[in-house]
Amino acid sequence: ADAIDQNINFSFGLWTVGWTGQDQFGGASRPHLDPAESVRKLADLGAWGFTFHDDDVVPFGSDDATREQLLGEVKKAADETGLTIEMVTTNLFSHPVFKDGGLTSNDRGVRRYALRKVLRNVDLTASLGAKTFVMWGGREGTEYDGAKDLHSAHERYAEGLDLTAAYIKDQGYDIKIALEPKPNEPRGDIFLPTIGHALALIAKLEHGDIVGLNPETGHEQMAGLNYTHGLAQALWAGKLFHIDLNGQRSIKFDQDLVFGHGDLLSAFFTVDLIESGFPNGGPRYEGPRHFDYKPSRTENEVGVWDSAKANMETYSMLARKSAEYRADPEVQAAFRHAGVFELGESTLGAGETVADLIADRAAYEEFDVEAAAERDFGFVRLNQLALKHLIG
Ligand code: 3MF
Ligand code: MG
Ligand code: MG
Ligand code: MG
Repeated sequence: ADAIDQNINFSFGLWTVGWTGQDQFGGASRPHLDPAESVRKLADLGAWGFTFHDDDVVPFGSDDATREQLLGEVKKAADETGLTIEMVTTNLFSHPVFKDGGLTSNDRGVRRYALRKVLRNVDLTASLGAKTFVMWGGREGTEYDGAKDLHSAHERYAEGLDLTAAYIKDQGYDIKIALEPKPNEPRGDIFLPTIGHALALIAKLEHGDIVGLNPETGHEQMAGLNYTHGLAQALWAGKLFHIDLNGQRSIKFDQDLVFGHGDLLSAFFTVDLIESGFPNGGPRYEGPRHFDYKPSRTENEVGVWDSAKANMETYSMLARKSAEYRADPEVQAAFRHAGVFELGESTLGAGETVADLIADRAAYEEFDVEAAAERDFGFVRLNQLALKHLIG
């Protein structure tokens, strides 16, 4: 019952299993893991791919020879295990030079340096054959509202993203950028705090056609938002390029728990959307099922790999539950009763105009509001069916 579904492309950030447990209040609780070893271990556990920040593999400030050697070791591990390097991302948050941001730092020299680091990493992404380039602006933000000209900050953010996208096009690379929203932490308030904010900025970019999203479960939930709804809107906009799955228990610091270890029912509906799609059809997410979690600081190396496995197991179990839920005739009947299919019908009929609607007395003057108000949608029963499939 806990098998990992080998038909699902699971991937992990090397920084996830590689987290040593260092936090705001204490030092590392585990030793450093060799990235190439982590790749081998993830392959043994049944993963399909992996991702990394430049600095996860090549420590910041390494010389070119060291960079080549360390990247070579990870590439070799990928080749030997058959794991796919599906996404690469840039660390614009750890070194203190980025303490006021990368692309939106008030310091122009830092912005130019950050952009160079990003472009160098775009070249690396292309050379490794990865198709997605994630940009999480963890330090792009403020603690104090007067610290930045907030208009200029958005101008500079858009400038940096457009330059990066234009560079990808100019080089002829087959890469898409995926922005990762997060409301706060490490900055007091981060720019592009939610999926919606990021979509709105992308719509204003010159090269926004190759810019989409990498939404993370916990990041939306930190803002009290519904992750599945966010994924749905990103899909509707044609912008769901990548995902960071994990667990979060309510509005607090970024917990990065194992997927399903936060809000389990929400995790079920996330998997249900990804694996079974919208009930009335529509765009599907085709990318990797990527985990961005942290093995809790209480675990030693045993717990690191147990927790990595737990992500894939939980996702696989939920995928199976989703298939059973959708195939259940009682659920289909409850969908029908609830009007789930009815929502798929356009509000105006084929060829019907607004003038026709205004002329339609049955739609308004003669519409029985009281009778419509009495309708029982049966949403509670439908949700109970989901729960029965989940834990019954
Ligand atoms: C932080 C994150 C990041 C991003 C990563 C881009 C360190 O809360 O989620 O992980 O996911 O930088 O992929
Ligand atoms: Mg997180
Ligand atoms: Mg995170
Ligand atoms: Mg993330």
